[in-house]
Amino acid sequence: MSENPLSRRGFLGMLGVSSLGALLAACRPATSSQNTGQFTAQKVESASTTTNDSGGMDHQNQSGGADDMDAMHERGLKMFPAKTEGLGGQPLAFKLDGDVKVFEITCKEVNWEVEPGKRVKSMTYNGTVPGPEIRVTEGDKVRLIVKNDLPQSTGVHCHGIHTPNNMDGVPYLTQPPIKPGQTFIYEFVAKPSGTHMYHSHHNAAEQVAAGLLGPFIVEPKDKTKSKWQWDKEYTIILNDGPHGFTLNGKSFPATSPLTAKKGQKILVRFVHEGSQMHPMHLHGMPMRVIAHDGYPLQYDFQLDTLDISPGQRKDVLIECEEPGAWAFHCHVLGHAESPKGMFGMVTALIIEA
Ligand SMILES: [Cu+2]
Repeated sequence: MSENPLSRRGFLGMLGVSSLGALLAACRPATSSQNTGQFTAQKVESASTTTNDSGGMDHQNQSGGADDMDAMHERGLKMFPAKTEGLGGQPLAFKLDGDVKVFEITCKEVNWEVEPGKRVKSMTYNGTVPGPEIRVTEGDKVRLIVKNDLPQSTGVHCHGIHTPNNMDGVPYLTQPPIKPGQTFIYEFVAKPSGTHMYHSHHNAAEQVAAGLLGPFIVEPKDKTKSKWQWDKEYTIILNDGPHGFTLNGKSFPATSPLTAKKGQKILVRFVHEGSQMHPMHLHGMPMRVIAHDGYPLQYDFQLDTLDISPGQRKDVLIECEEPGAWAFHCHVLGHAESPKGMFGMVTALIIEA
């Protein structure tokens, strides 16, 4: 997420608790923590008669049964937000050349840590997944210098930006491929405003899935003219390649929580860089959809489960009124939970009282 990362200690300290388990217990209504053992056993027994996306494990045959399964689930939640090396989507600094904002990107291979101990050989922009965030204002002159240190050729498409045709980044259609060791310079005026992205458009099924993607945010010239205002914002990039099911290049419990104080409004910019459907579901309160593919909606609308398809961006506003730790996850359940606990496209919205 584009917010500064929270360390686990800082995150829990902010909440005034020593563990996420304590926080969750504090947020939970008293009745729900008083389930009887009998109730728990019944729930697990009924679950054991079904199979699931994650291998159809038969829980009845597991030694220890419900307690073992619960322990695995609890362990995952207590690790959240788990520390991993590397954080993608951080702001990319630019240099000014006259009135041109100059951004430099190097395509290179990195062993990216998706969750504690799980490293995946990745193709990256500047060594992170997602690549760094490019953020400019509508009308800015942009120069994007792309150096290719990968063993494959590539090309960079700024998806959603209205570039001149020869800056569109499609090898053999609008430019030669950027071969290993070569550099290509893109120049264009940033328009229109909105949530966009940049990614590979060469061998893209492999390269984008492996990490050649990043957020490209174009702010409006005059923000005060916008119908909507917010206190803070996050960008969440969905992907489903060799890293597994990820939010901003990380899998639960290594995903970053979203945080807000009661009464704040947050903007979440969803960016879909994967190949599958990921209906993102927020517990406890609605999301108001205010823009689609960067274009402001004339008629905004509310929902709690957001349809977003590959290539799309959707901006949602959340009014954070109800304190607690609210689950925020993909509702294709096989992308979010297995018999061993939650994984993949899961995070939480933490609202401080
Ligand atoms: Cu999903």
